[in-house]
Amino acid sequence: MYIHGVELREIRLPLREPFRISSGAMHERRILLAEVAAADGLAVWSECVAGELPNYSSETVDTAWLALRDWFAPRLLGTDLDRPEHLFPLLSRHVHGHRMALATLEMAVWALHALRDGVALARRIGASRSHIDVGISIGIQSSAAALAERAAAALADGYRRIKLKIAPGYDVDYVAAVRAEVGPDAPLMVDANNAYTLDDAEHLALLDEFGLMMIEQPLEADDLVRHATLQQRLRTPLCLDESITSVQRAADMIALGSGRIINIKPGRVGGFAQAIAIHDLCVRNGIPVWCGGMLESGIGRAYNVALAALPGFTIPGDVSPSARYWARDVVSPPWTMTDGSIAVPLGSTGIGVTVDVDRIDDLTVRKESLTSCRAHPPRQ
Ligand code: OSB
Ligand code: MG
Repeated sequence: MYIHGVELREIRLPLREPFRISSGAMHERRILLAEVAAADGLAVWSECVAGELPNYSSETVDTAWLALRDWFAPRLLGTDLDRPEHLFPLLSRHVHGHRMALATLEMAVWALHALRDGVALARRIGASRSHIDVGISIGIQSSAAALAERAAAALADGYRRIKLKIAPGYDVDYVAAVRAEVGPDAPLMVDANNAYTLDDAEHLALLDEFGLMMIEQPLEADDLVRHATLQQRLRTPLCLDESITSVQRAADMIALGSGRIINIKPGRVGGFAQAIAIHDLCVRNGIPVWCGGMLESGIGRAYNVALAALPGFTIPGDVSPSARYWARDVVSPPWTMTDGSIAVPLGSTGIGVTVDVDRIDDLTVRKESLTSCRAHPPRQ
């Protein structure tokens, strides 16, 4: 398939409520979207998961824009690809990092192949599950009582797994209040987004008494060895998110015992080929995986829904319905949850939702078109 054009857009989408993690609060999402067109008239939309600030990873909307415009789009444009599997090696050759930018094009090409083949994106990546279980990620709240109330409301809404963001000063007492409110059997977990160090091991061990499914990313992304030390001191399984940027890092986690569960975000690891390889590695090693989220619009959500339909995704994902995030999404129909699950659009072709281009036009703050004739020649 010959890739003919890439149009980058930045939109601003206000969140229905602020989302606070250990490194700061977000009120609206700056979102980088790409529309990728093939020479035969097919086109798809995809989304970059990079945020405004380099607090989750080193990438941002602005670094991703640069990487896409100057390095990745020129390599993709004018390329004739037989298989989407061939794209990651092509784009990552002699490029260190920038996996979120890379994933934007890699996943779009999978969707283009699905469209051309007349199948759902989920089927094109080898997934066949008709429904995925949905969890919710609840940001840091102003009080333990407020958090307990939010968690109870989420369970009443049908969410099958409740994730609480934690940080020093917002941890043990907060989790205790939630556990007391929701009872001993509710599926609870926490996510620290790197907020602790190994010096906090004794404090983190206090969380063992709450029967959590897992503690996600307590230490720095690079701290695989320290995570292994921490895991030996805790009964609760550790789950890695920020640390897992590649298949190799997933293999290292398993070899070192740095965690027992992986949160896979295709946008973080360079796209579907890598996400699937991590999934397969985890299945072979008995490591449960689940699909994380980055507060995506309905476009990025479509890709997460497809991935979460693979068989190794045995834990509910942070793939919540559109209304949890946005007053109005940029796709129709919006993603909806029924009895704690989202239906995978296996019956339609491509990403399975229609992109509302008029709405995207209204939300667009910048736009840049790249075509194969105007692109720089590939620099190898
Ligand atoms: O660590 O999983 C995370 C959102 C932004 C940055 C990092 C994370 C998150 C979430 C949101 O937890 C999950 C969602 O999209 O609902
Ligand atoms: Mg996380």
